[in-house]
Amino acid sequence: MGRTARNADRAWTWRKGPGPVVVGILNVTPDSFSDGGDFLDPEAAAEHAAALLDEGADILDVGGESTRPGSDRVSQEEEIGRVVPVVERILSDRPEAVISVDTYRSGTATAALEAGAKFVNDVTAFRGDPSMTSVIQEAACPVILMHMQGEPKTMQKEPHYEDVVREVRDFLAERAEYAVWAGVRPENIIVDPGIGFGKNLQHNLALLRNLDAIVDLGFPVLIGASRKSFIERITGVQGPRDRVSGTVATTVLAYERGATFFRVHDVRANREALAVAEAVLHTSHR
Ligand code: HH2
Repeated sequence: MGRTARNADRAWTWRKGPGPVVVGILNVTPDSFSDGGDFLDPEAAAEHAAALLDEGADILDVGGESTRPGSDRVSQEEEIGRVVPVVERILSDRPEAVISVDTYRSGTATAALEAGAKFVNDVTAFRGDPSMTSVIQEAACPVILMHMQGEPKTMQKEPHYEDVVREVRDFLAERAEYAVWAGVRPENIIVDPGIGFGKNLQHNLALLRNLDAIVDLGFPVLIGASRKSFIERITGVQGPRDRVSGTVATTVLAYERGATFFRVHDVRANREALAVAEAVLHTSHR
């Protein structure tokens, strides 16, 4: 069995069937880089959530703080106040929805899990809040551990690596080992090279090109390249909402290299591209 198929099978526990997992992005923030302010109101957020689910999202990733380069932190209280009403509202409309909370704060993760979220997406990979491991361990829920060099406020100033692929792989291996040591179940770990988080264009491309080095760690791999500015550097497309084609290229290439989770704004386009990629790569397609 190929690498992609093996990891796709592992993803089975969180969704209806094997195959790539599409994570729809729902930013409940005033300042996210591509959709800031669009879904601050729970009503508008719930409507967008329903649209993402109808387009084929397997999971909705709800975030209450932007991590775009240069962004400012918000308080945990503010973050909870943004995220929890939206999680509750989505689940009252669509009880079957699988929700992930994009936070590095244990208090926000706890509140979102209590409200019915099923995943935690921690962009600090347990470095942001020492209590996060016990929250994940107690909830026995899946967690996404992402690589980031520096912190959002300054991470794009001068990212530097000797060997970006080796350093990101070693970081994720160490974080996963720490997580297991702290009581997180290995089968609940998903790793993410953190496209655009303390990386220049060449770093992002090297990671996408050599994704097999990350896949070889043995955990499902998530890619979050959606609408990011490195796509503009290549294509010249300035408006984030217009970077769908560039995003789809990253999705298909990363899927072929063994990634199985795709965190995207444009669910329909990525879902369709993945269906075609899947049909080409796996003969099981009918
Ligand atoms: N990217 C963003 C936010 N969270 N989480 C993971 N695991 N991987 C990513 O690549 C990732 C992430 C940034 O994108 P977005 O949420 O659209 O923007 P903002 O941080 O401005 O809200």
